[in-house]
Amino acid sequence: MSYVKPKFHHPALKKNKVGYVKADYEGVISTLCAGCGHDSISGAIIQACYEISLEPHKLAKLSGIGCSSKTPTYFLSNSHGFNSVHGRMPSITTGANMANKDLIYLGVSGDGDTASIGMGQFVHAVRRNLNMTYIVMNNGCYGLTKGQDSATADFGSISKSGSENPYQAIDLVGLALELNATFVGRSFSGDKEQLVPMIKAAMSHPGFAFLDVISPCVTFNNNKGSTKSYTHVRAHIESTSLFDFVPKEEEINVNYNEGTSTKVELFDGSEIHLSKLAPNWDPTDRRSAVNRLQDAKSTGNILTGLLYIDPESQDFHSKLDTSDIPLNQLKQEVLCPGNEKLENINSGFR
Ligand SMILES: Cc1ncc(C[n+]2csc(CCOP(=O)(O)OP(=O)(O)O)c2C)c(N)n1
Ligand code: SF4
Repeated sequence: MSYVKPKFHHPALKKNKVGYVKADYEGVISTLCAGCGHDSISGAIIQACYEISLEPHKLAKLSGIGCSSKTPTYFLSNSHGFNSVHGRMPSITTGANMANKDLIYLGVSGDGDTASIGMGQFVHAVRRNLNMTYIVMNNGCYGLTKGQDSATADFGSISKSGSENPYQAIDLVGLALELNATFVGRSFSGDKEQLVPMIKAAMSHPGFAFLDVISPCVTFNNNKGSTKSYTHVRAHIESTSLFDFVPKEEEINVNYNEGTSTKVELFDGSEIHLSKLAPNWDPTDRRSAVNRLQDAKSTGNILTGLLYIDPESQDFHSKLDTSDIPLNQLKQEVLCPGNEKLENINSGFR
């Protein structure tokens, strides 16, 4: 069987502003289990990139190891890509990002890849406000290695083999808020209406944009008693807002109830429009986001939607004052300051 899709497109298919049809954002045919939540997230990434008219060569997709980390093969075949080592996606992204700030960086990881082996890497990418979108495809288990509980599995959740998880879960959204992440959201692979605009907004955010996406593993963690199954998530989902991302100069198509709508302007002139469903919550106030998250938890609900955004976000590059020109394009005259300047620098150390 060939995993490569045919290149032919019907000439009447709708093209976006840069002349591509949606199929131009696809990858090869997925080898994941039929019904895996990860495939729906790949579909949402394809849709989001098509809608924002992203030029595929301007995106770099990076991942670690796991079923989730395989997904970059299934979207954006014409983008740059690096499938790294288990848990090491953040440091690879940091290196690439520091060398070239002109690309958009999309990191894909799993709850195992991020919340266990990659935890040390994850927290430092957050605190540095690395300019990237970081998606965790969160199924509460290690899908690729046959379904062991991960660190995001909820206390008391029942595994497919019938055992009860005796450990408290790590809530990656709570952790990202604690670490001062500048964009934090949670969504569900089965809610494309919410997920697509969230991905678009995350990719426009100048800094670390974290998306924890609940993504059921149909093969190892979709049983009765699992808190990451389709049935459980659908029954316990609670949303902060109706959400719409409006790129600069485009029409708004969310209906707002008066008194509940909020608008957050991003640096590039695009806007996030929110129709709040949750009282006492302000998406630009970290403390209210933390409280809102705790309120949902106390009722056993899964809070989705944009939780927090810092509209004044300053990414890692602006803190380090790095080169505007990608390192591989710097000419020798710039890279080598010349003998006289080197002499001066060296004499300062004598
Ligand atoms: C250094 C190292 N340790 C352990 C493994 C084995 N391993 C492969 S994937 C994986 C976890 C995958 O879980 P997750 O990141 O949640 O992804 P999923 O498959 O559930 O999408 C583990 C432990 C590995 N590949 N490399
Ligand atoms: S094992 Fe689970 S996570 Fe992996 S592809 Fe299958 S359903 Fe998806």
